[in-house]
Amino acid sequence: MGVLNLTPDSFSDGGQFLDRQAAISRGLQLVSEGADILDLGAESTRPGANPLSPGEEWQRLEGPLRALLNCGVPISVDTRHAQTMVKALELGVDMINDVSGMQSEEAVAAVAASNCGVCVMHMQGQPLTMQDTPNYRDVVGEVNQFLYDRTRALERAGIAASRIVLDPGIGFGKTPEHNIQLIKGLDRLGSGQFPVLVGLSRKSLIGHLTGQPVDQRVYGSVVAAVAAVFQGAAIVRVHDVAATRDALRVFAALGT
Ligand code: HH2
Repeated sequence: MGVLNLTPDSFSDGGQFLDRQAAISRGLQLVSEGADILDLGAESTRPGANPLSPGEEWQRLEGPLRALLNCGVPISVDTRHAQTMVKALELGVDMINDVSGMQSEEAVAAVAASNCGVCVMHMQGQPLTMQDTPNYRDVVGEVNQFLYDRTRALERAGIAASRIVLDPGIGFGKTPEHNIQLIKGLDRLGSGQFPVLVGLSRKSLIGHLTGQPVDQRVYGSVVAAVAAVFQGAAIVRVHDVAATRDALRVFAALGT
């Protein structure tokens, strides 16, 4: 899954793809580099980020989204806002990626009224303060329980299990140690019944492990993506598609 951030303030590439044409070119580049899914997001949810209104989010999203709908790969929209989900689904997007875990009834209703896929991610707290005091007794057990409860709620709303993808939410209200435990315990998520999506690309965990600033985290991120696939991830959400694609091809041939 290639990341297309239509934001001024994303933690690694904020401002680079705000311009409509730059965004479209970047999306097409990610597809040509081998992305199987494009994930378009217009609201940064990095630690410390302030929430964006759905109206402003749609203003950033609509142009590039319309232009990339027929780019040849499924389109995912990364949003926490039900209003944005409804509008994106009206345009025919393939997947909704909700970092707030599909906890709003409106979001569940929007997805239930369509046939799209849905990624349910775990986050402790809200982006503005989530890294202040992450706290768990058993991070893998608690994240797993949250995801289990959400899948039951989605299924009760009529969303078939085959449409659901789970995500432990690396860096969303978690210390480096929590993130490491989650990657190592990936096979326990969803009891192996749902595909798992993982986003590690350029994140502070990579900085923590390598000592590198955000613009020097490609190597660490690529190995992290391979490690996540080794631990059972079905989808890796990445900014550096070409490098990750090469690594995963080699790993598929030699590593398993
Ligand atoms: N991480 C980010 C955003 N959306 N969605 C899922 N499902 N999983 C993730 O790990 C995830 C996500 C953060 O990365 P990015 O979009 O590059 O940064 P920002 O939130 O600053 O735009």
